Amino acid sequence: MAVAKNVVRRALLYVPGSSQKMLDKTRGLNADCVAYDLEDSVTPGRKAEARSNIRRFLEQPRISGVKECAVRINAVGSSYAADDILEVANAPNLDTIVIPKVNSGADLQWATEFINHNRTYTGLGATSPHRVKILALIESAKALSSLSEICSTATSQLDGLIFAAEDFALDLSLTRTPSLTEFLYARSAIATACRAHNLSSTIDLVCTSYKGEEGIKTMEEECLGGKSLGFNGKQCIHPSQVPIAQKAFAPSEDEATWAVRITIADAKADKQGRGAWTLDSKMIDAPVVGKAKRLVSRAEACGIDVNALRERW
Ligand code: 1VU
Repeated sequence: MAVAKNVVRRALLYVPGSSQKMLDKTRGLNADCVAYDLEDSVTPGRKAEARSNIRRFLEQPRISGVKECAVRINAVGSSYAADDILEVANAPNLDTIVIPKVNSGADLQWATEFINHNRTYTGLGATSPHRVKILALIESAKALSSLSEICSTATSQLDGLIFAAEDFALDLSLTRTPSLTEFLYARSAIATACRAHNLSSTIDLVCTSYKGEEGIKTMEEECLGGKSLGFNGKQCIHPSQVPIAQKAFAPSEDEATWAVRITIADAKADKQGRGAWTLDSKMIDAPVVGKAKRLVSRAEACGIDVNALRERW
């Protein structure tokens, strides 16, 4: 069974699998994607407990507010990855597996084949196995140098790339600064690779500051910076970050209104045989119309009532 593409993941919230309290907390959330974590937030001594917590959790009735349930396994080649996959692969509510520290096409291929081999769950009335989507974390210089190879592997299931800034900084001995300029090349390369390979999601670094006014401000600024580089979502570590990312990575009301006006005016211009025309004292031509159409479909995917905006014009 083919996997559905064009999934919206404005926020991807990590939840430590070893914390039953935090797993339960996700029942009350409104989130595009929750990644129940088996990797960095879980100590080696609690991996087995975290696996069975997540497995049990994903066997319970689906959470209505969480659109996508993902599990982040441990790195390919670690002593945990195979056991992680064996435990969670057949959970009914599993939509997606997040694979950390993908360094090559071979890493991704091994994980995808092992997941598919062990995913026999068919879903409602289907005869073939329900395939999960895959998100790959880019965390090293080697991974960044292999983006094209990674994106060309498991193409029917790979649905996005995620940038892990802390591990990337460790690998390159970078110091993270508030401006994030040290990550500019990596972030641009990842966003570009996602676009070139038509992947649904390009998910930006974690904002490690999450407390109080300062946390909100930093998160908002980082979201805007990521959006301007071409990211369409952000990793979150705390529930308070989720609404900020979901707002920032959806078109604003002004953006959606602008896009709707352009598409309406473009239909008229087209009838008049005009490829270039003016709106609000600015020249509009094909790439601007293309951007507006993309914004309209993104607005629809984010649940914005585009028809109501159309009726206003
Ligand atoms: O109000 P309650 O007491 O019922 O609940 C707390 C807390 O349990 C809950 N909460 C969460 N629930 C679900 N998912 C979460 N990620 C989460 N974080 C907190 O919210 C209520 C308020 O929490 P708090 O402000 O008191 O925060 P804590 O001190 O409890 O926790 C802070 C940390 C940062 C430790 C916590 O948010 C956390 O563990 N986050 C996830 C960390 C993680 O997964 N790190 C690895 C992924 S990042 C990465 O690998 C980069 C690529």
